This record gives sequence, structure tokens and C-alpha cells, in this order.
Amino acid sequence: MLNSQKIRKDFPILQRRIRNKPLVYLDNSATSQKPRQVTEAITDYYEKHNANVHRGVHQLSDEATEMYEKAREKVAGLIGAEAQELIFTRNTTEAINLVAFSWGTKYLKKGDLILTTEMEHHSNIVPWQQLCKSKGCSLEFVKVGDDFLLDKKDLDNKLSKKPKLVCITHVSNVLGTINPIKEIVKKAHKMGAKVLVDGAQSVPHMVVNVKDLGCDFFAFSGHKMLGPMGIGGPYIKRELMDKMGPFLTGGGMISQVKKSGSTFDKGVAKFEAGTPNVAGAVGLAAAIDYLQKVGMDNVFEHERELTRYALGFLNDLNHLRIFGPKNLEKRGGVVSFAVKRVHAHDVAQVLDGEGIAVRAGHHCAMPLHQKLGVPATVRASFYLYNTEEEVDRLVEGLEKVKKIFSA
Ligand code: 7TS
Repeated sequence: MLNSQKIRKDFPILQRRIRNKPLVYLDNSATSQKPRQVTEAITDYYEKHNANVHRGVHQLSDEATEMYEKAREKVAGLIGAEAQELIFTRNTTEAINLVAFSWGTKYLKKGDLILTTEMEHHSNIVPWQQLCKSKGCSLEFVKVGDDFLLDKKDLDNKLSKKPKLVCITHVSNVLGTINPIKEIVKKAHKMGAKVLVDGAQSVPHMVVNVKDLGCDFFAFSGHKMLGPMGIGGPYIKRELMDKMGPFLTGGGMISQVKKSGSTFDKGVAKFEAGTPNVAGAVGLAAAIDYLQKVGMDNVFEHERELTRYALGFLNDLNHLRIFGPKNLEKRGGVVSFAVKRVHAHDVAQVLDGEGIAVRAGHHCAMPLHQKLGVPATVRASFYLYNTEEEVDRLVEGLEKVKKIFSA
């Protein structure tokens, strides 16, 4: 078990008061807060080691390069990958776009099918829609069942159409549903499809091993896992990466440039054009040190207990409609709900008045909300520093919503 009270001391922002009340930060699926250890690592980098990487022959450039590449090893290690299988991008969105562009435009052709699901974040829908438009491919959505799980029958049916690519989230950012990726990858591979997993909501919260999952591409963001904004990446199986074309082009990714044309670097360098976010990588490495010290299993367990605790109260509030699997084993630390006859934004505003930060809206998952039949939901999402007392504050806030709106 982890000690969230002790952990909280590392997060200066959690001492803030909002509207004269102690902040309750429950918007972790959007972005996490950062411990001092991360901001100090970034400051240390800029104050003592800053230089551009891979270019200089001077001491600082060597130090910066080493820190950047050490960070790559650490980040790759967290998800069970080799350093040379991990490309740094700004975030999950850019990681998915990289795969769509570098792999998709090269390997997909007119008439090919891409599968995604109804529970995806727009980042795992829109790049595929754009690719389909340019290549003449089609995109189909695997259904979400009434139990808020992926509809297995529908998945099997759609897999039997032999898609070239399956793009699926590991954990839903709205429902909290944990998808059985390993099983899906096995089935998809049998049908000849490659699999891209959107790990934005899994890596921060649980043990992930891409080799065990067996997926071909895996995308995630550092800012949702205690790291700074602007760093993340895709894991790409090495044999696929070697055959992919470049994504962004320019400096840092070439082998030779002549007036008549250019050749490109090999490996991850081919996909990292321009000056990279070295400080971001260093900060993310510090975030991973922090999480590993606590233990990813402990993080997961803590969030599950908070979810169990929260649902124990929220299920009893009859003005709420809760979305997400009933079986706790199948969900992560996200609770989304609608308040009957009250718009999600009004709910969030009342909660904000109580110092409680939640997200309201469609959470960049409009097709899912269309499926759920509501324009918007309110979402509370937990992390390692949240406490049962904070859940109590949320429940009190929701009782206040009921009073104000006679919901
Ligand atoms: N995929 C999933 C499942 C996500 O939850 C998010 C961000 C992304 C992709 C995109 O991540 P980014 O770092 O590239 O922006 N989700 C949310 C959210 O739920 N609220 O704000 C951002």
C-alpha cells in the first residue's frame, strides 16, 4: 500500500486553496500534477547541463545527449521495450499521427479496412479518418456494449473482415474500462492485422509490458504520469520501424543531404527531426523514478480502492447516472456520471466553487457520448495522491448540486 499523505508533501500545488477551500484535484485523466522531484530535475538540467544534443563536440552537449538517451532507456524500460524502439514525440496524439503518417501512408491502400472502437479518444479516431480520406480506406467502429465493455461478438465479426490495422485504447478515459489487449492482439494478428494501442490512460496507472501485450505500436504521454507536458511517444516494433518512412523532416534525422535529394538516419533518429525536448525527457525520467519507487502495483491498487470507495457513495446518489463497468476488476480509477436534468458544466461549476477540480464535457470522446445518449458527462479521475477525504468532499459537493438544482 502507498502512503498518499506522505506523497502529497511532494506536490506543492496540492497545498493550494481554490475559492478559499483546499484544492481537491480529480482531473488526473486530463493531466497529472508534478512532484518537486520532477520540476527539480528539469531545473537541474537547465541550470547545469543545457546544450543541444547529438551535435556538439563539447562537454555540455555530451552531457545533454547522455541525459536524453538515458531518459529514453528509462521510459522504454517502464513499458518493457528496448530504448531503440521508443521515439520521443510531444504526446500520445503526435505519436498516433506519426504511425498514421509513417506506417499508414506507406502500407495501406485503397479499400483497406482500419478498425477502431466506440470508446476512443479523438486522438485515436481523427488521424485514421484523415488517413482513410487520403488513401481511400474505410474505418469501422467496434461497438461498446450496455455493460460498457467492448462487444466481443462485434469485435470478432469485424476482425473477420480482415482489417489491416486495429487501433484500440488500453483504458477508456471516460468509462475507465480496461480492454483485454493481449487477447485482442492475438486475434488481430491471426487475421493479419497490426495493432496500435493507445496507452495514454494505462501507462500512468498500471504495470504495462508491450512485449507481453504483443502490440505493434503503443502510444502514451508523459504529462499524465507526473512528467512535464510536451513529451511522450510511440513504442514501435523494431522490424516495423526500420521499414517506415520519416514523419517530420529536416535537421537531426538525415544521413546525407544533397541538392538532388536526401537520405535518412536509421532507427529512432529518423523520426526525431529538429531539436528535441531534452528537458522534457529528463523530467519524464524523474517522474518514472518517482512512480517506480512507489511501485506501479501500489498506484493501481490505491486507485482501485478509491474507485471502490467512491462508487460506494455515488451509486447511492439517485440523481446520478454512472457510466462504466460494474465489475471493478475491469476498470481503472475513472468515474464518469451525468446528473439528471443538470448540465455537466453546471455540475462542474458548483464543484469548482467547492475547490474540487473535475472535468465536464465530452472528454474528446464524442462518438462515445453519442452512444451513451448524453451530450456531456462529469468525470472524476484519481491518482496516487488522492485520498478518501477528497472523495468525501466530492460526495458532499454532489449533494450540494442536488440542493441547488433540485435534481
Ligand atoms: N488517448 C486517450 C485515451 C486520452 O485519454 C488522451 C487525453 C489522449 C489520447 C490524448 O493525449 P495527449 O497527451 O496527446 O493530449 N485525454 C484527455 C482527457 O481525458 N482529458 O483531457 C485530455
